[in-house]
Amino acid sequence: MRSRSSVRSAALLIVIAVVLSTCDSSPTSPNGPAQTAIVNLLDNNTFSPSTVTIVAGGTVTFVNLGGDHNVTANDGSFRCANGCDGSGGDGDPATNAWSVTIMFPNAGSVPYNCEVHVSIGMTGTVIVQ
Ligand SMILES: [Cu+2]
Repeated sequence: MRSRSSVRSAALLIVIAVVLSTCDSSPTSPNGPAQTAIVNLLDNNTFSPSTVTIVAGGTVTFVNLGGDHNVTANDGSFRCANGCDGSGGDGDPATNAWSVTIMFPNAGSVPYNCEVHVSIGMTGTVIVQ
């Protein structure tokens, strides 16, 4: 027969397990890749983080926090800064505090760069699952 304290311990463990399982706010949790991600463009000429993983149909928002930057797919599928070329915006590199949200419909790996700083390694990758 179980003592009262062992029943209480078991109940406490269950509570701890439930709390831990509901506190996971990681963007790539065991529930799968995120619907959205944010990539900051920094004045040290990097994308941060340089690799993000989202679901197919998810979006990435690129935010210029400083510097003369744009975000251009290596395969030419998008070129954006103050909006995107071909959809009413202007993908030319710009120094203002622009942000742009791009949807990635297809699974795969999408490498991109900043045209101004690609030669010094300002590149990134969106992994779409
Ligand atoms: Cu740049």
